Amino acid sequence: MADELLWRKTHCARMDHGGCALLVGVKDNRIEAVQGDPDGFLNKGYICVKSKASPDRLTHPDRLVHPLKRVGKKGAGKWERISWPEALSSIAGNLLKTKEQHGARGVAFGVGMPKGLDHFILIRLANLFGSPNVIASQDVCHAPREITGIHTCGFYPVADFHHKSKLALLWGSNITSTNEEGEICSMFLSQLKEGMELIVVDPRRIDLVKKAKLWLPLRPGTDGALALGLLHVIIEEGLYDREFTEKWTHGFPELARHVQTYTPEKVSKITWVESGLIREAARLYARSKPAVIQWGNPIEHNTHTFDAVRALINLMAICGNLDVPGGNVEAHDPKIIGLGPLVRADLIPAKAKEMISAHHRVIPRLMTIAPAFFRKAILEDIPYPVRAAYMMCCNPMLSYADSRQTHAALSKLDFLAVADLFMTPTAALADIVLPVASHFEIDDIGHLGLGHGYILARPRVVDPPEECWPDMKIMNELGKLMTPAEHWYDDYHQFLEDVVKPSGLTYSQFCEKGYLKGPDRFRQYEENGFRTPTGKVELMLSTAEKFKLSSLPEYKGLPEEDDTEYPLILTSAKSRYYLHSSYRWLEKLRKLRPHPQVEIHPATARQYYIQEGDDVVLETRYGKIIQKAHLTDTLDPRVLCAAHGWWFPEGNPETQYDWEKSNFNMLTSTQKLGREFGTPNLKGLGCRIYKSA
Ligand SMILES: Nc1nc2c(c(=O)[nH]1)N[C@H]1C(S)=C(S)[C@@H](COP(=O)(O)OP(=O)(O)OC[C@H]3O[C@@H](n4cnc5c(=O)[nH]c(N)nc54)[C@H](O)[C@@H]3O)O[C@H]1N2
Ligand SMILES: Nc1nc2c(c(=O)[nH]1)N[C@H]1C(S)=C(S)[C@@H](COP(=O)(O)OP(=O)(O)OC[C@H]3O[C@@H](n4cnc5c(=O)[nH]c(N)nc54)[C@H](O)[C@@H]3O)O[C@H]1N2
Ligand code: SF4
Ligand SMILES: [Mo]
Repeated sequence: MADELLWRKTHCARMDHGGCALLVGVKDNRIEAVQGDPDGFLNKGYICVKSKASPDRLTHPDRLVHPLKRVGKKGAGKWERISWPEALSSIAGNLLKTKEQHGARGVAFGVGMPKGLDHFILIRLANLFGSPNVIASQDVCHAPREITGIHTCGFYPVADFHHKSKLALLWGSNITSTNEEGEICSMFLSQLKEGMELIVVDPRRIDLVKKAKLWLPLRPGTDGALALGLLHVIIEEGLYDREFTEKWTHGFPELARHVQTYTPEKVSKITWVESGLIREAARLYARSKPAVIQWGNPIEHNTHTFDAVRALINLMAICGNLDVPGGNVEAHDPKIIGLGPLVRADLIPAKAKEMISAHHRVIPRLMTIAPAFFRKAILEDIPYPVRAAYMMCCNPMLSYADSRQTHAALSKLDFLAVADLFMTPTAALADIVLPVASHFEIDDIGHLGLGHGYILARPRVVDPPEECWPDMKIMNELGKLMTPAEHWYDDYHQFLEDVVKPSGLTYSQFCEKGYLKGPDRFRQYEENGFRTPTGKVELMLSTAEKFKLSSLPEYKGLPEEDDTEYPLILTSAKSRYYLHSSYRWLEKLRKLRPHPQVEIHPATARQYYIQEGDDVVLETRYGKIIQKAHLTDTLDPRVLCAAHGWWFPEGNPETQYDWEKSNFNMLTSTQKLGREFGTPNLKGLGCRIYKSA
C-alpha cells in the first residue's frame, strides 16, 4: 500500500552522545514514528523522551533553510538570504584574508560536544588550513578523564558494562538522565537488575539512589578530597590488591604515606560526607570484585580536575579493577581508520608547539584549545591575535564559562561563520550563518573517538529540506576553496567509506550490520606493561617534574573559599529534556520543562521567603540570573542546583534571545583556571538567592 510506513534502522544522535538503536517509520520523506529497536546492541529497545521528539528538529517552521548574510550591525538580527556559492566564497575569502594578515593560527575552528563524524572533519579542515587552533569544550568534558588516564596508566579507563560487575561506584554521573557516552543507561540498568550493587556519589538524591546501598551526598566541588579519603581507608585497612599493586604500580609507598593525612574525619569536614559513610564506601568498593567506577562530568568541572581524576584512577588501580572484565578498561577499536590519518595530523607537525594553549603550558596530549584561552587570544592577543572563526555544532554563548566574555570576544572577531540548525545566541553574532542538514538527514557514524571500542551506523532516513547541507559537505567544499584541494573529495560520503574501509566493509554494508565492535582484550599489561614511562600505573607521576605537575594527587582546596556574602553552594546538572543549550525550541520538550529551574531545599526556601515557582535571582561574585524555584528535599539545604544552557528562542533577536537572563554561565568566571587543562570552576560556587522583584 502506497501510504504505509516504511521502517528504517538507524541510531539516535545529537540529543546526547547518542547510542540507542532506533526504528524510524517514514512516509513521503517525513518521519512519522520513532521507536527503540529491540535488537539494539546497547539499548535493547530503550528510547527516551528526547529521542521521541527528535524528528521535530527537522520540520520546525523556524529552522534555518538558507545561507544568511548579516546586514546592518553585528548582532542586530538583520539577515539577507544568499546563495551557497556566495556563502562559501565569502567564508573562504575572509578566512584566507585573516590568514594573510595574522597567519593561519589567527583563524580558529570551533566545535562543541562531539556529535558525529563532522567533528573530525572539522579538525581535518583546521589542520589542512594550517591552523593549530581547534576550540572545544573538552576542558570540561572528557579531556580530564581521557588525558589524565593516558598519563597515569597509558589509556582512558572506561566503565565496562559489557561484562558483569559486582559493584558500581556511580560518581557524579546521572546516567538515567544523561546516558553518558551513549551506552551506559540501559546496560547499567540491566546489570542492576542482575544484582550489581551500587554506591552513588552525588550532592542530589538522584533516581538511582533508590537502588543504591550507599549514597554519599558530597559538597559540590570536593570530589578530589573524597577520593583521597577512600584511598586512605583502603590503604590503612590493607584492603588493596597486594599482588597487582606490588607488581604493576609505581609510587605505592609514597601514595600510602601521602594519603595518611586524609583521614575520614578530616575529609568529612571538607566534603560534608559522614566519616562512617566514607569508611563503609571504601570497604565496599575494595571488597567487591570486579567493581567499576562510572564517573561523570562534575569531576571535570573545577580547577582541580587533574588531581581528582588521578585519585579515582589510583582507586581503580590499587583495588585491582583496572583493565579487568567488569572493571575500568582500555577498550579496543574495531578495524577502522585511525583518528590521526583521518584528520591528517601528519600535515601539521608543529601543532603542539604553535597552538594557543602551548603558551599556557597545558598538559601534553591535550590537542584542543580551552575556551578561556581562545578568548584571551581574541581579547588580549595572548599569545597572539585570533581574528576569525568558523564554528559548528556549538553554542559558546551558553556553553563557555563567563558568557559576557564570550559575547565580547565573538563581537570583536573580524569574521565569524556559524553552521547550525537554528538561529542561536551564537549564530546571532555571526557574519554568515549556514543551514545544516542534521541527524536522520545525513549519513553519519556515531561513537567514533569516544573510547568505548565501537562505532554505530547512522544512515540517513529522509532527505533534508531546501538548502540544508550536511556539515561534512560544507567542509568538503570549503576545504577545496581554501586548502589544498587534493585532500578533499568529489562527494563527502567518501569520508564514511574511509572510516570503515580497513574493516573490509563499504559504508552501506556497515549500515546493514549496524555497528562494529573491537575485540575484548583484558590485562594487556601482562604482555607489554602499561604504556607509561615506568611501564606501570603511575600512582605517582614519573613525569611530574618534567611537566611541572604535582607528583601525587592532592586536595588543593575548595573551588571557592566560604564567604558569608555568598552563603550557599551552587552546582548544576544536565536536564533530562534537553541537550545543553539545544532544542528549547522543540515544543514537545519545552512542554515538559518550560522554564529554567533551580532546585532549592524547602528549609532554605523558607529562610529566604521563596515559594515553589517563584522567579528567583541567583547571584555569584561574577553575575546574576533569574530562574524559577523548585522546592525539593533531594539536596542539602546548603546547596542550590540550577539549570544550565538556557536561552529563549522565542525572545528578541536584537538582544540575542535574552542570552543573559537565565544562562548559568553568567554566574561562572575564567579568572581561576586549572593549570593542566585550562578548566574553570563550574561547580561549588558561592551563591546567594532571593525572590525577584
Ligand atoms: N556551566 C556549565 N557549562 C557547561 C557545562 C555544564 O554542565 N555547566 N557542560 C559542558 C559540556 S560537558 C559540554 S559538552 C559543552 C557543550 O557545549 P555545546 O556543544 O556548545 O552545546 P550544545 O547545546 O550541545 O550546542 C549545540 C549546538 O549545535 C547545534 N546542532 C545540533 N546538531 C547539529 C548539526 O548536525 N550540525 C550543526 N552544525 N549544528 C548542530 C544545536 O542546534 C546547538 O545550537 O558545554 C559545557 N558547558
Ligand atoms: N539529557 C542530557 N543528556 C546529556 C547531556 C545533556 O545536556 N542532556 N549532555 C551530554 C554530555 S556532553 C555530557 S559530558 C554528559 C554528562 O553527563 P553527567 O556526568 O551525568 O552530567 P551532569 O548532569 O552534569 O552531572 C551528573 C550528576 O552530578 C551531580 N553533581 C553536581 N555537582 C557535583 C559535584 O560537585 N560532584 C559530584 N560528584 N556530583 C555532582 C549532579 O547532581 C548530577 O546528578 O551527558 C551527556 N548527556
Ligand atoms: S538516551 Fe540518548 S541515545 Fe538513547 S534515545 Fe535518548 S537521546 Fe537517544
Ligand atoms: Mo560534555
